Amino acid sequence: ETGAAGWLRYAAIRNPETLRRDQALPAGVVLLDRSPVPLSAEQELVRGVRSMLDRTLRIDDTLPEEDAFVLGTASEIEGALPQARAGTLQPESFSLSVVHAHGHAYWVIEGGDARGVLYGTFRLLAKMGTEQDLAMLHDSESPSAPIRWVNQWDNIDGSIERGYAGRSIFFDNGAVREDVSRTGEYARLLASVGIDGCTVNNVNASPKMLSPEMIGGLARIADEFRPWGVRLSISVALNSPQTLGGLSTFDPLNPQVIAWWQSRVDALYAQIPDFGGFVVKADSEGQPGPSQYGRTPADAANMLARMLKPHGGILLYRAFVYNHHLDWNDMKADRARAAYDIFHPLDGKFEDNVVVQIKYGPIDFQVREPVSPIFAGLRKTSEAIELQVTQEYTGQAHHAVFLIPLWKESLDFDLHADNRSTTVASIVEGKAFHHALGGFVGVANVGLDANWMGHPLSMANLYGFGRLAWNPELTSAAIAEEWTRLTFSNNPEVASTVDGILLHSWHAYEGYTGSLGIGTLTDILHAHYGPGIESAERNGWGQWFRADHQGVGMDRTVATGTGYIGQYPPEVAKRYESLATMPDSLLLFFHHVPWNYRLHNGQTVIQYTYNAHYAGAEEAAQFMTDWKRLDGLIDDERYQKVLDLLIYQSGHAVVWRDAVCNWAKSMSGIPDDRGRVGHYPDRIEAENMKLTGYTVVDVTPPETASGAK
Ligand code: BDP
Repeated sequence: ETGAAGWLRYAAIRNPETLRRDQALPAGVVLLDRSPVPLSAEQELVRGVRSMLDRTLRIDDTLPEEDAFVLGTASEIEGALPQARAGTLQPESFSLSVVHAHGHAYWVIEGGDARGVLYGTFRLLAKMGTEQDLAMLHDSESPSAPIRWVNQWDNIDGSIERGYAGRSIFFDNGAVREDVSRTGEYARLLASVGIDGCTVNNVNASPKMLSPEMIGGLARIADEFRPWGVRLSISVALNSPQTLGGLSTFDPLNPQVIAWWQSRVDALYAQIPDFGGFVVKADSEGQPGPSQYGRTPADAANMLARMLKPHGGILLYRAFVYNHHLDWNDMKADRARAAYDIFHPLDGKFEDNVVVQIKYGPIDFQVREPVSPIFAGLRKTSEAIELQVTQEYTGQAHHAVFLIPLWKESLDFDLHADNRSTTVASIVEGKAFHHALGGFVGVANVGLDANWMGHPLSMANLYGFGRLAWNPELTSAAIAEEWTRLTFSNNPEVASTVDGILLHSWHAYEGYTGSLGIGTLTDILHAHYGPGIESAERNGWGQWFRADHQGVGMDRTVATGTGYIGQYPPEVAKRYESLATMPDSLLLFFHHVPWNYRLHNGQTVIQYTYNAHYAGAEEAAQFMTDWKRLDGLIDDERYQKVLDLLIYQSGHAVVWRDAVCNWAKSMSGIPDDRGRVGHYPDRIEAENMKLTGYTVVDVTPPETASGAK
């Protein structure tokens, strides 16, 4: 198996008990509404049942005089089978039930709307695939929030920024691909976990996205998305009126600029009536923005939002706005402050179809960050959380890192705004501050590789993103278990082995790449991959941890540091300000402490750094050993592919471990009290090898190499 089917494999059910039980399922299906989205649901049900149970469902257009699956929206079910009505169902919601009427049993999938029918069908198929008993079918679900989107960072030349699985499924050579069939398959995967929108191009957007030819191409993608209820949206560059439109300015308040944008919005909706809206990255990492004209993000966002509003479109403005030319010598400079400093004063100034899209932490998708304080800093503005499915700083397509536990920590975090419970999940769901809009955005970056994400286990992150966006209350363990059963097997040995790896993987990765909230000590200037510890310091990017011979950590306290902690609501600020209540896991994000500072867990910072990196690398090696238990229990192709990757990961974890530990030892001058660091009896040093055509050279910074060579 290549992994192309993802979690929609619909593997044949072999368990005799389940097969016997599923004999009772009906032989036919009735679809009460033959519009495109419910039609996809019907086809999917037929496909799934055929593949799992080797039975071809008969398709009826009226209720048959025998047991049947019945699919429809509330009004249709009311007409055909009033006994089955589930009560009020919101848009996108569904109810699954077994109803007995006219002497027959009907397995009813009722949707609050067409999408609800589709989501209910996928849910039913997932239950079938995980061998649940369908005789007692009874489930009613609503999505947590209306925005459940993925962003793709695809460039129009066909490359993907921070994509690790081949080239773009959407673009090639400056235009939309001729063959966009893969985009329909992608939309099917997205819909199966309730994702209802996809932004198809890089947030560092090309102005060409708004050219007439491109809009024609986008319409072809939207046609592929539509049967799966996925709305297409695009990222736009704010200087497009100038670079593409030929105007002398892109000032968002200039009438000509406004007219130009209006013409583009009209052209988009003429060809894509269900167009979702725009995503904007501005004044960030070199992207043009309203600050150039003394305008605010609200000025730019509102100008576009007003045009989108009559069509039901939305404007997602990213809070990832910061200056990447900060002065490292300025002890008050702090990139983490930027989103709050810029957006908090604008609260209440945005149109109601503007959503501020906020990365979970204040820096940039690091392995461990506190939640961004701006979540609590916007009470009158809709918000979405941005999570990164593509593993940019978390091992790319080479390390198994299941990110759901990381995201759960952010979503479950209680910011205590207004001295009441306000978790990040409740804020982005719109519940905490009463907004109709809000939700979840996942940067997915799938590519043309057959298995979509490169590492077979990375697909668990895409699956988990969709499931969490649908219901942030789900546990990491429940998501892992569902994904594993659908992706590999219902065999308990397989499920427990894969789940064990997934559920320990984030902790292991954090252990060997950067503990105590220091950040991922990766090469931040280039690939964002592999150790590059010193690369974060002494530059303008602000991913600093301010290590020296005395101590380590960024002082963000109000008392002596950058004051960042003061951006949190009082209860949280109080907890972070004091070392007595500061959690170990985030210590170095918030405080500068001596290397021999003693943690709550009793260890010193330096000794814990050594211990955590050794423990993390050991865990990674254990994943490889554990995986071997699956030999013969899953298909050879995926077994071997994951094994190869886990072997690599366990080796690269040692490279990481030694780089960070050697660096910490030379910085602090304090040896490992267990004598491990610097002694590698079993290691073969690259500089001791001979290879034709290569010479040994010094490497700067030294920690990125073996023995500085
Ligand atoms: C960073 C990525 C960069 C993105 C940026 C963003 O390295 O490629 O453009 O985030 O989110 O993590 O805009």
